[in-house]
Amino acid sequence: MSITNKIVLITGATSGIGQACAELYAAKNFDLIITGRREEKLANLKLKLENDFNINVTTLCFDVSKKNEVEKHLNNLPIALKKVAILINNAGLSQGLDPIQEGKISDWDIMIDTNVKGLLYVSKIVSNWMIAEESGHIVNIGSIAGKQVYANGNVYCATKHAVDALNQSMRIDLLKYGIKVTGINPGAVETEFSEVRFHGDKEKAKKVYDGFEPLKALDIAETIYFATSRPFHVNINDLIIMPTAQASPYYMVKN
Ligand code: NDP
Ligand code: 8X3
Repeated sequence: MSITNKIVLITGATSGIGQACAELYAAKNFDLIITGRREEKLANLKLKLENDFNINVTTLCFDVSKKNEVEKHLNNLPIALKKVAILINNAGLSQGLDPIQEGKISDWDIMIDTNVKGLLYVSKIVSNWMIAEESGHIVNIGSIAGKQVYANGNVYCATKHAVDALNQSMRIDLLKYGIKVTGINPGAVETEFSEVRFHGDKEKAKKVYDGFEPLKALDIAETIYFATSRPFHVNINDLIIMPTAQASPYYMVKN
């Protein structure tokens, strides 16, 4: 495999925002490293994108919340693939929507381990690759839940507030190496997010998006592409993007 294009590493590319990013950056002629836990989805996406575009796609099947898996898969990449221009820290999820006193500790552990610790495990390794190159751009997918909290959002909101804090601190720590850091904070985007939040209850998930036009994953991918295609002297620090029908996590006008 010859690496001819700039490389984008996208965590959680098997659906939703991550998949839309993979499709968009492939169309823009970037080589890709795509990750997720669902191997077949990764393989199908690789096949499609390599067929449709003149690019190389590397798939890495691992759970971001498992430190040893993250280290094994990333450290074992050939040196040429470690020249990552853009890291999109997208893998994440919500589990449950319960008041704090009824929350399931297993749900809390999964959200904290994935959204916070997983993002950290990946960022530690990839930021060192970028430091070696003295260039790079890290995009952290936060949420409006990282800017405001809402009823029953407790632990998910806390993890996204942590992403917001890490986004700010990473920007400070990595500035002297010429590495840009951007936070992208979406409101309601129709993906597998709500199905995962409600533990596979498709009916309940669908109702979240009834009566208004939610964002599409492509809307977020296009925004990320915009942020990462500015000239070197311009950095988009932080963006909040909502559907027009949504003014805050808890104020939405529905039909
Ligand atoms: P999806 O459920 O459609 O996609 C989530 C992606 O993350 C999947 O590719 C999934 O892959 C991956 N993922 C989840 N857990 C892990 C894990 N432990 N290890 C590796 N990969 C994992 O949801 P979205 O596209 O909506 O979510 C993407 C990001 O956007 C998340 O961080 C989410 O919090 C954030 N977000 C979403 C919003 C929305 O309304 N949809 C709004 C604001 C932020 P796999 O299952 O194959 O492992
Ligand atoms: C996902 C959007 O409003 O459900 O982060 O928290 S929300």
